[in-house]
Amino acid sequence: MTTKSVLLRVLSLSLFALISSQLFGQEGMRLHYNKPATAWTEALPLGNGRLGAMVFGGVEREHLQFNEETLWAGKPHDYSHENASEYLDEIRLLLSNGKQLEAQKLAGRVFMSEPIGQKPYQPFGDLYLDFPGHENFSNYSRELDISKALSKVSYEIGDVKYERTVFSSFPDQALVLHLTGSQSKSLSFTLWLDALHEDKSITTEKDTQQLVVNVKDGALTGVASLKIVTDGVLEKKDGRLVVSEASMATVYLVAATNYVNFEDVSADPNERVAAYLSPLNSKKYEEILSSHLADYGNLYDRFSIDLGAKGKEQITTDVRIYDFWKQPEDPELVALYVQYARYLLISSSRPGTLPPTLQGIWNDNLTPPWLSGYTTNINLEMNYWHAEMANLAELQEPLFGMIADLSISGAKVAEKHYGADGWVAHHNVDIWRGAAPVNASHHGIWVTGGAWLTTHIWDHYRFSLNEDFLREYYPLMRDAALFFSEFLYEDQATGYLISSPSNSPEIGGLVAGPTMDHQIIRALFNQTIDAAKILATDEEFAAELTAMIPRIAPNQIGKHGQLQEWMEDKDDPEVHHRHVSHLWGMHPGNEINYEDTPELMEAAKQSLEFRGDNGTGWSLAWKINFWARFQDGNRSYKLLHSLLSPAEEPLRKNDGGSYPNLFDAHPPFQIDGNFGGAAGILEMIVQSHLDKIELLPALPDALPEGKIRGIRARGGFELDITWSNGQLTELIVYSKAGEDLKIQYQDAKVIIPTVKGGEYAFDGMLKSK
Ligand code: FUC
Repeated sequence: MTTKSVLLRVLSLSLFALISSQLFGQEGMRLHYNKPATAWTEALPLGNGRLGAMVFGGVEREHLQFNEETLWAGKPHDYSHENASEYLDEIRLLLSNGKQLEAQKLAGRVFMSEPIGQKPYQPFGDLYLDFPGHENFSNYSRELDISKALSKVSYEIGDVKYERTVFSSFPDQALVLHLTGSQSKSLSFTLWLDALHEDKSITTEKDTQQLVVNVKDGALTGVASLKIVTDGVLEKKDGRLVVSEASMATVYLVAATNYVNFEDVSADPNERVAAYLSPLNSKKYEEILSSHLADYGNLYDRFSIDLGAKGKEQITTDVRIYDFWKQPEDPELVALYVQYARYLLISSSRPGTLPPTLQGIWNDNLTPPWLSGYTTNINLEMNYWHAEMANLAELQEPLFGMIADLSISGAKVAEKHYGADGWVAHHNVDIWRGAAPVNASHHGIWVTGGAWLTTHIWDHYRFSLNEDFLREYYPLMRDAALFFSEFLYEDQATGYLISSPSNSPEIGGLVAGPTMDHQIIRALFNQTIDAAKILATDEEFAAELTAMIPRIAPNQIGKHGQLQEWMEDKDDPEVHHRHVSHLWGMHPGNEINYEDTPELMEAAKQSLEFRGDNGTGWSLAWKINFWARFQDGNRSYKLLHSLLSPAEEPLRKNDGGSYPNLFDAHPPFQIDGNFGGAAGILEMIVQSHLDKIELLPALPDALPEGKIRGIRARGGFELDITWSNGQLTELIVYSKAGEDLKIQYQDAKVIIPTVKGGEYAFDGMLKSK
């Protein structure tokens, strides 16, 4: 093609894209209810990456339970165990001699994190508003508009309509609650802050209130400050703020702690809070709202998904989940689930913040399940599975920041536990970046948590092909690989290089050579070699890794036709454990696939059949992804059916499901299933883990119609896809990096060169349009 014809083509396609983008629907992207929340998992989440709230939407009493992501128990601390490495050989020897219990006992005594447990994420506080005389109301509605990140409550009392809008603004770093009554002087309420923390103090001034909490067992202090702007009368009464005779009031809540980073807690939360609050004095509510909408829209609007509607939008979300359980024919709910996962990531992971914990940034419990921490043997990674495909790539930045922290704390663990260079992280991390093995040796000693995390760096590069990014983060990959190049050792029985001691999460106890570790280490070595080549660096080290890869214990097929989870052929087909770690090499990894290793693919499928279709929320979500990679969309959809069924329905036999607010249930609430489930839905539609883009590789019968705009694929591509009657009808590819485009749809394959910024349109047969 000549430059001129490329230009013409780009121009005409831009016009086409403009028109078609207007056709792509985004309606119905809201959660809504006809009564206030009575439980936390009915309340609706808001967040700006850092400051989160659960809005209950009560009438006589409104409750906003809020969090700030840096409020944790504990203090800067090195969890590594002095001289643990002296026992490494002995533990390995016990394991290779079949003395697992002795190995676990010894490791439990000499090899674990100090102390053995990490610290929990904390709730921050509660904002309450009492509305006297609001007992008898009508026309109540409560919603979360996820296309705007606004929570709204409205109801009527007599002739007066009351409305509340709440959002957590990223540009203004404040939680904003705007209240109106439709008639003059109709709005009156009493407002106050409180907290679950024992050590708390509350000070009230004329139009402000401040809450200070000191976390028990730790170094962090949280300060939250609110101010009220109203056209009514504002008074201070009995330590509370009272608004009366108003038609509107706006409450601004800001919060901060003294946390700077995992080694430094020297910030002044009062100063921070003042700095957030003072610019608000000169701004109008409308201004703050419109910058929130612009900021949120900038992320949210890049992607849309329309799977068709069956007129169910008017059904309240709690009932809709029940309907889906009975009859999973609500494609719009599936689309909503994807957009909700995007919403939740935008709300809990912004550049400059921390990654979402097991519960995002939403936690109301001083002793939360699993500490509301970061579990790296599936959960933390799953939180970001949809990020790249769903066009929110930069929201992975907090994860990369955490990996950078872990390369520091984990270097101490590498040295003290393994006498090795580089860095290592085990299965749990807290805000203090604990990287040593926690809880118990039989599952805490699992060495590939950090290595798995680094695969997100490589994947982020594969999606964007941004070399500057790769250059910045490559050292984290290389140093993780450095650790394993020293840690792997030759198994006497087989001659292979194996990972020991470790564990196949969280099954089978402490072992030598779990399959998952070898898959992750191979992926880490391969990505480090590829990255070193791209960056023209570390040639010698890359050669060393290249030589080691074929010596690492390979995937093996066992006597039941299964993919072996361990070195020995000892898998029990009757075990239906939630973890399916040995399939890592198939998803999220890619070394097991239909092109290169069809036999291993069959074995992996057999293993998944043995594990069965039940599971906790994240386990269901992983299985949706697995079956999509097996190109069995209907099986994926079956698991999606379970994930999108009511979590609290006793008649259901499955563990996982969805709460009324569409939060994923482990149970209890764990956000990983929301993110992993959405990723699985996108994997039904586009896959690009191999060196090509596969379209509709696992489209379930239940989703015959669809339009997706802005889905991303590896190689620097963005796609708009339309299908009808289960068949591709139209495709537009936007080339962001100018790579060759390789697409496959059923038997049709296309390979064409592209230019950076070029747009390429195809029909349903992959013929250029
Ligand atoms: C792992 C899982 C559990 C749970 C916990 C937070 O330990 O095995 O199911 O998700 O993380």
